[in-house]
Amino acid sequence: MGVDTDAALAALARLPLSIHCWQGDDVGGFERAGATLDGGGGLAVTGNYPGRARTPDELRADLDRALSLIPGPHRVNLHAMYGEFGGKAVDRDAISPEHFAGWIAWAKAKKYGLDFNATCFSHPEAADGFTLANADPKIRAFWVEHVRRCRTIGAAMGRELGSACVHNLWIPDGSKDHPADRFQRRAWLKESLDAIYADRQDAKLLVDAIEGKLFGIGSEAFVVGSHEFYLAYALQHGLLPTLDLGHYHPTESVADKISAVLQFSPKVLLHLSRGVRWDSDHVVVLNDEIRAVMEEVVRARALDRVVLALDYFDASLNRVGAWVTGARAVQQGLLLALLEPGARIRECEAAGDMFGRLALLETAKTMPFGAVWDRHCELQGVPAGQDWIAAIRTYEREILSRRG
Ligand code: RNT
Ligand code: ZN
Repeated sequence: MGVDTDAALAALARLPLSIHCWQGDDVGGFERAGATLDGGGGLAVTGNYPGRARTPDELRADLDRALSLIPGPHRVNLHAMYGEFGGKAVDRDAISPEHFAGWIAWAKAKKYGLDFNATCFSHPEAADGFTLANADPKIRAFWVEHVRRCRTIGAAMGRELGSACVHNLWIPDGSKDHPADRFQRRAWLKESLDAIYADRQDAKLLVDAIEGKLFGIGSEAFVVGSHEFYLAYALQHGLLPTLDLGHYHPTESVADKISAVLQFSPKVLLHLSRGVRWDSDHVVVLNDEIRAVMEEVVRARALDRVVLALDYFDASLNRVGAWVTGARAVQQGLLLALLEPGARIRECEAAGDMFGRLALLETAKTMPFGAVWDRHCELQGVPAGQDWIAAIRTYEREILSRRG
């Protein structure tokens, strides 16, 4: 079919995937012992499957196991609440790079890149549902300080690891019912963002991204940081827009947005997730949406213009298994797109041969994709076929099931 499988594998092997730490402990973090996400910011984590990581060392061990089953190169995506505070209460407006020294040393030793996120939820100052767009200027200032510090921490990670850290900002701000004044809230958010991004960081160390959302649990009627708000802000200020696959109307295609946004933004950050009804964070599987997103990235020749990051959390099954399932699904979607007989499809289209275009796309669906994927796993030194499942079961038996 005119497909160069070696070239496809080489392209796949170059593209890092940022693995979110928060699947490993149900978005709990290490600020308080045994913390779990209790209604924080409309992020609903359901399930109580045993084996949740309770300490930084457990989380790093679980990540190591997961990453050994995922073809590289690897990045790990941290949230501010995963700092190591040595039993001390360090509030969000007081964190600094020293609290992430353990993560940085680990990433350095393992040759992982690190990405970072401010944590503007699961906190008393977020109790009324608003952070950077809070009506109280003191609370806004608290969160501005938090995010500013997070950008400094991200830049420190970028410097230490020699690879720019992507700092993504998502806030929960919104309301269950219709607010009296949407405009004022968005003006406050804009003012807060202006204060946060006023200090420029070296792009070699830190890349800033901002993430919008349509609605959340408890913010059904209004979300301050909507898609339009952040897209406009990102374009005006040279930040990356973050598109989360679970943050749009269910029939709205994120795939179709990529070629539009990339006309105006040099890069886009994709939060790879799976929306199911009202939940935006199911484990990624190789579904039509993932395939369509990856096809659009490849067809736009934009492999070096997208940042790929996982974002989901499921506490109802083996969490290491959840990581690996989603990560491999993303890479498989990407490989399928790279194996598309693109040149011939374009030829057909240019010649007005719409039947030929459709027939080639259909025929490509039954090509032996699995063999190429297995070869990729083999070349990358990770288990091919179904062998990764047994590896996860062994880890569960020996490690996870002993956590009580
Ligand atoms: C929430 C956003 C955000 C979070 C993480 C934990 O709707 O998608 O990216 O999932 O920051
Ligand atoms: Zn997200």
